[in-house]
Formats: sequence, C-alpha cells, structure tokens
Amino acid sequence: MRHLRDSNTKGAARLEATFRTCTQSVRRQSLLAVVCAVGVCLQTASAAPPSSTLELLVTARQWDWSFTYPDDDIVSQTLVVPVNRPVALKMTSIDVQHAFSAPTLGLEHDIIPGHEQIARFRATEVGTHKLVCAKDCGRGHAGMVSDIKVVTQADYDSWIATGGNPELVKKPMAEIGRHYYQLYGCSACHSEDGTARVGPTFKGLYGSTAECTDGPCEVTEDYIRESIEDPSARVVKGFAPQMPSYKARVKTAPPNGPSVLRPERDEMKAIIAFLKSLR
Ligand code: HEC
Ligand SMILES: [Cu+2]
Repeated sequence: MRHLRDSNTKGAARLEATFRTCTQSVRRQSLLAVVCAVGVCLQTASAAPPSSTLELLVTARQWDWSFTYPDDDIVSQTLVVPVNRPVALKMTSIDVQHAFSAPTLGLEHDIIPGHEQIARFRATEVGTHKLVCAKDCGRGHAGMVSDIKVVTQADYDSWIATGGNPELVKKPMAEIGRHYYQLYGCSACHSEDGTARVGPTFKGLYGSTAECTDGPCEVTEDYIRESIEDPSARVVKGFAPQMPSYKARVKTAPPNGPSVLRPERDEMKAIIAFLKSLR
C-alpha cells in the first residue's frame, strides 16, 4: 500500500503502472492475480473476462443425461461442479428434442437435435439440485432425471482425480463394463436377461454364432469391438441397423498394443468383460 500514501505524480504513475501490470497478469495467469489481489487487482480481476470458465458437454438422449468433462477425459451421469466457478454447458441431443430444467438453479433450456445450446451459470452455495427433462420425449421421459451437485473445490478435485467415479475403481471388470453399458445407453436397446429389445439380448451372446445378413457372425472380442465402433459393418438378421457408432465415445486402447488407459478406463475392454459374464 506504499504507493497509495504517495500523493505526488510519480506515485500516481507508479500506481497506474502497477494497475496495468496486474491487469496483464490477471489475463495471463490467475495465480498472479492472487499475488496482486492485495492491492488494486481485486477490482480488475472481477472486471476481467472469466478466464477459468469450466466448459462441459451435456448429452441428452432417450432417456438419460450424460456429462462430459473434456479436459479430464470423464463421462458422468451426475453433473458435479465446483462452487463459485463459472460453468458453461454445451448441450446437444442425439435423438429427439429434450429440455434441460433445473429450476432451483434457474436453468431452463430447450435442446434441439442438430443445434448446440449453451447455458451459463455459477452456483454460489454447496448443495444438490434436481435436473429433469421438461419436454415430453417418449416412453421413458419421466425417468430422465439426474442430480447437479455443487461441491467445494477440494471435493471437486478429488472427484476428478478418481476419474469421476471413486466407487468404480474398486469393482471387478465385468461390473465396470455394466456401468458403461448403462452410461452409454446400450441398455435402452439391449438386455442382459434374454429379452430382445430394439437390438439382440446380450445374454449368452459371447461365444455364440449370430446370423448376420451376410452369413454367420462368430461373436468374438473382435466382433464385439467392431459392432460397437462400426455397427453397420455386419448386421444381425431380423434387426434394423439402428445402432449408432460409438467409435468417438467408448474409450479404448489399441487391441494388441500396451494399454495406455487405466484398466477401469479402458471402456471397450470392460464392456467386453461384461458381455462375457452374461452366460
Ligand atoms: C438405438 C439402439 C441401440 C443402442 C443404443 C445400442 N445398440 Fe447395439 N445393436 C442394436 C441393434 C438394432 C443391433 C442389431 C443390428 C446390427 O447388428 O446392427 C445391435 C447389435 C449389437 C451387437 C451385435 C449383436 C449380435 O447379436 O451379434 C453388439 C455386440 C452390440 N449391439 C453392442 C452394443 C453396445 C455395447 C452398445 C452401447 C455402447 C449398444 N450396442 C448400443 C441397437 C442398439
Ligand atoms: Cu427428454
């Protein structure tokens, strides 16, 4: 505060210089903003654009929500955000029109397929908010609910460090695979109990020979991988080719190379283990 007591022009010039340096460093690095926050920078920091906005992707789908944390390579079914941090949600639908509605956070946004909708908010208190779909989107519409959890920065950091799912890491591979089967909405079209839905059941699938339109399909690991990444390559008889490709979504290590992903993050491997377990 030395320069504030200094009333001559030299002091004023120094104050201005400090001000400018701080503004620059605020823009460049938030760490420096903390250092100079004691002086004038506090004001300039709040005037500066919110450089640390957390950008997340929201995927709406019949009939659930998933949230992608691009910087942290995480896909979650619960939206977890740190308190007091500006958040930008880029929202898309992969099928029909939905509506993102979290009244206690003041958020209400239509999500139209083919359009990206951006919602911005900053929660100022720790707590849990209900998220529902406010657009009648078909049979499972009422179940299209999730939670938005506002947590402290420390809780957020440990949630991120455990890949968004501290419980998952401890589970056997097949259970981890079931998690992804639900997370990616495979369960909307496939079953684990023998019931045929939009697609064939997974029960007893592994090791069997399916009848594909171009001849018999032996259900091996490679075939499952292909079915997930390029579903139209071989189509099972009696079913419409309605399955979307998951190539860009289901994370996987190269089939024969060393795994660069932690075991619980090699989602493809986990899904295959899950299918194998459904004898
Ligand atoms: C929108 C519905 C739909 C979703 C979602 C879906 N599938 Fe499918 N799937 C199908 C249909 C229909 C077929 C059969 C036609 C074909 O082979 O493309 C199929 C076929 C398959 C097959 C081959 C089955 C066989 O009998 O040979 C596998 C394996 C498979 N899906 C895995 C998955 C996995 C894993 C997911 C999630 C990551 C998933 N599917 C999500 C509709 C879906
Ligand atoms: Cu909906």
